[in-house]
Amino acid sequence: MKSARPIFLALTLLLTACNRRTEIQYETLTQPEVRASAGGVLATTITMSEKNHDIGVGIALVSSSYDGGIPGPTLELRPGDNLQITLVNNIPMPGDAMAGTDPRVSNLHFHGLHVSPLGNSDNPLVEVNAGASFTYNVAIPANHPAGTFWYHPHHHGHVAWQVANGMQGALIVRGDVDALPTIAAARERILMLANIKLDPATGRVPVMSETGMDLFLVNGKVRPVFTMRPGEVQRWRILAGSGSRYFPLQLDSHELHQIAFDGITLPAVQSTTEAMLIPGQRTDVLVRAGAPGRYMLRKMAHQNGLSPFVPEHILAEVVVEGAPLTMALPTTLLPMRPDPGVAGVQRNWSFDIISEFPMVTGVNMQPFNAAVVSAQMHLGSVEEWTIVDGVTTGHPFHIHTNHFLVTHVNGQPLAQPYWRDTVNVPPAGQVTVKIPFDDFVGPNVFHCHILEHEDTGMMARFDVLAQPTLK
Ligand SMILES: [Cu+2]
Repeated sequence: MKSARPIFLALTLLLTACNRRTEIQYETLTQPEVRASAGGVLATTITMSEKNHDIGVGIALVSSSYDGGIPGPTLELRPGDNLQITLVNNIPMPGDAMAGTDPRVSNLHFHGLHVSPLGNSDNPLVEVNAGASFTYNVAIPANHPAGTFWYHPHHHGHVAWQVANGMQGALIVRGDVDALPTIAAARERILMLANIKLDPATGRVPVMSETGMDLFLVNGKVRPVFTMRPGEVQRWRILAGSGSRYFPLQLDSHELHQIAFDGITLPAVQSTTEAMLIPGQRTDVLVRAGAPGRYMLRKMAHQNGLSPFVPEHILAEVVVEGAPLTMALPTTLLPMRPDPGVAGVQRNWSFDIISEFPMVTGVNMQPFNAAVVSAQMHLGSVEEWTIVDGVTTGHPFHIHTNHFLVTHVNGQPLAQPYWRDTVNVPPAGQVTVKIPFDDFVGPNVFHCHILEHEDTGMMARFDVLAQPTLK
């Protein structure tokens, strides 16, 4: 009996040590580096290159990203600013690139910004080859809405692989809504949601991204942890920076008070227990912390039509602790952006899978061809488009440069139409939107924001022409 106690103690210590070793340590949420404009200009260089990333829970990821960050730096601008970015392409050739293809060719898209698509502005047809660089100069209009936008690669063919490497960054326009007292008082956090397919054998993202470990990251980490004080209101700018994942978001025991969608401030706070974000979308939410405790931010289980079922994932953990605060939520926000008026032209588009093996997709059964102009319209015109899912998996419809008013879903008029730059086309269904083609002429594109679909052809070109001169 005399010797049993030390043995028992040693066993207890050993078991405790083992438990400690197996207890997963999640990292603290960090914010991406902020680069803000000064004196009306934000001039910066962003280099795409490969790095070893520690994404938490002992997992290393070798991937190419923007200045070594997942996500890249947050770019902060004001209406009227000039954004000057020199993009340097140092992406190394991936070992699994298919013969005859170059997945390194890239460019930048400023998703949601109402800016010119021409020249060295938000031009989706720019090509920045490996070893080359390109300088963008994007003029933000003086009346640009304040909100949450993002930047990511947009060179047709390998966007999905580049974004799955971690090439995405937040782009914030500051202005009117930020000055509302209840919003100005709230601490801000960027939550960039990403989805990575990691090949455990190589630690890299396969070029054909259907394979690999399915990892969800928030600001580049698996399930990061952050804190709030009881009663504190925080503003989360949530961005769905994934290539194909839908995010039905819930925070345990908390409501999400939505104040903006796709960079457009809502007229009034919309409180919900579940906020759906589809690839490319953003929402700004206010969260008021409840009682002390640990609460999970979850991506709920989801299935989109005939797409594979995606189980629930915990994205992040919120620890509510410390001295309580008393903070208010706003009720009204900014006036609703007006209806663009009567549409002069009606068009129908279908998003189609033309072939599964090899994957070929298209719009109205035509794969993307930059030389083919699918529609022409005059500057200042308004059109009504109905986009149909031809394959029963659903698709996020995104158009560059101009936001649109969503008016009908599956043919049913909405009681309250809403503004978006990306909207879901429901599986086996359709969505109708009204688009004002304001302020900017030029060739431009719309596409499915499931990036594998965009890469394989589900994109089309339209040209906005200058108004004819009166004679
Ligand atoms: Cu699609």
